[in-house]
Amino acid sequence: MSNGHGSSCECRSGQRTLAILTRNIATEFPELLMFAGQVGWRFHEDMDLLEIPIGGDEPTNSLFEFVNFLRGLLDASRMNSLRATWLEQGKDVHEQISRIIHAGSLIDMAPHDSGPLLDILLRKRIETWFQPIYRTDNGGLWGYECLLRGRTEDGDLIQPVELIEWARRENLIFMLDRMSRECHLTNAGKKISDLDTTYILINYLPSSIYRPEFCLRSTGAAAKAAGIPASQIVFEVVETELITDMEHLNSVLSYYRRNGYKVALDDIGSGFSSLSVLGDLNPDIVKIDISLIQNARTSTMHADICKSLVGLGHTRGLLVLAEGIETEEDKQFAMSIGADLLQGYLLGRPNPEPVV
Ligand code: G
Ligand code: MN
Repeated sequence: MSNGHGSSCECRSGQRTLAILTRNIATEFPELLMFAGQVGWRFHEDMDLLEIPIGGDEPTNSLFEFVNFLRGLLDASRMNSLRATWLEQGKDVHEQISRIIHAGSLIDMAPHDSGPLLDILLRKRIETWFQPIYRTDNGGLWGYECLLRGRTEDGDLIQPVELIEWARRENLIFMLDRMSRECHLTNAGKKISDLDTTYILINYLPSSIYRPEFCLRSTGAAAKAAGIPASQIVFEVVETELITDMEHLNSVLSYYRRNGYKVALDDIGSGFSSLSVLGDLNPDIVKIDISLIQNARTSTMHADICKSLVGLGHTRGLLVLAEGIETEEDKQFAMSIGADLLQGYLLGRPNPEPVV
C-alpha cells in the first residue's frame, strides 16, 4: 500500500496529509483498513498509523468530508478513539514523532457540519420579523413579538427551529440567543415609532442562560442604544419542559424583573409548558397555546380550559394572551372568555416590517 509521496513536486497544491492513529488498527478497525487498501492510503503497521491525503485532487476534499465519511463507517465510540494530526509534507512519518505523540482527538478537529450557521452568525445574517399583538379592551396595538429568521448567502430564509438545532449541536446556543436578542432590539428601535408605549416581546431560551449579569448587561446596552425602556421589553420564556433547574431560572427572571423587564410564559397548555411552571415562574403575562385555542373550536372541554386559564391569570393579576387567532370565530371566542391580548394570522402575520 503506497502512494509514495516524497519529492516536493508530487504534492498537489492544496493537498495535505492527515495521520490517523489508534491502537490496533488492523484488528479493531478492519473495515477502515480494507477501505484504505482500496483507495491506496498508506498504512504504517509499526506505528498503528494511516496516512490520508486530503484536498487537492484527492477524492476526499476536506477534513469535514472525511470525518463525515468515517461517521458513516464507524460507530460513535470507535470514532471517539481515533486520534489525528496533520503531517509535514515530504517528510517520513518516522521523523515526525513529536507531532504524532501530540495528536489530538480526530472529531475535535472537525466538529459536526453546522450548516450555514457559523457564516450566519459571523456575518450577522439574521433578521427580525414582527408579529403584532392587539389588546381586546380598545382594539389598539399592544406590542410585537420579535421572531428570528436567518438568511443564507443565497438569500434563502432559515426558520428559527433550524438555527436553534444547529446552534445546540455546535454548543453555540448562547451566541445565537444573545445575538438574536440584540438584533431584535436594534431592529425594533429602528422600525417601531412608539417605543414608550409599544411592548417588544423577545423569545428567551432558558437553556441559554449562563451568566445572567452578563446577558442582562448586553441586553441593557442594546436596549439603551435602541432607545427602548426596560419596562417595554418582555422576555417570553419558551421550552420550559427542558428546564432542569427551575430555581436557577426563577432567580434569573426575578433579577430581570427587578431591573424593570417583564416576563411572559409562552405556550402554556402545550407539551412545552406545564401549569406547574406557571406557579414556579410567576410571570407577568401568560400566552395560551395555539393548540388550546384552536381545539376550543370543536371541544367544549378545551374551551373551558381556556376560560379557566383566563380566570386563573386574572386572579393572580396577570395579563392573558390568546395565541393562534386565525378566524373571526377564534377572535370572538377569545374575547368572550376575557383574554386581554390577541395574536394570530387573522390580525397579522410575522413580517419584516412592523405593520399594523
Ligand atoms: O409560541 P410563540 O408565541 O413563539 O409563537 C410564535 C410562532 O407562532 C411563530 O412562528 C408564528 O409564525 C406562529 N403563529 C403566530 N400566529 C399564528 C397563527 O395564527 N396560526 C399559526 N398556525 N401559527 C401562528
Ligand atoms: Mn413566543
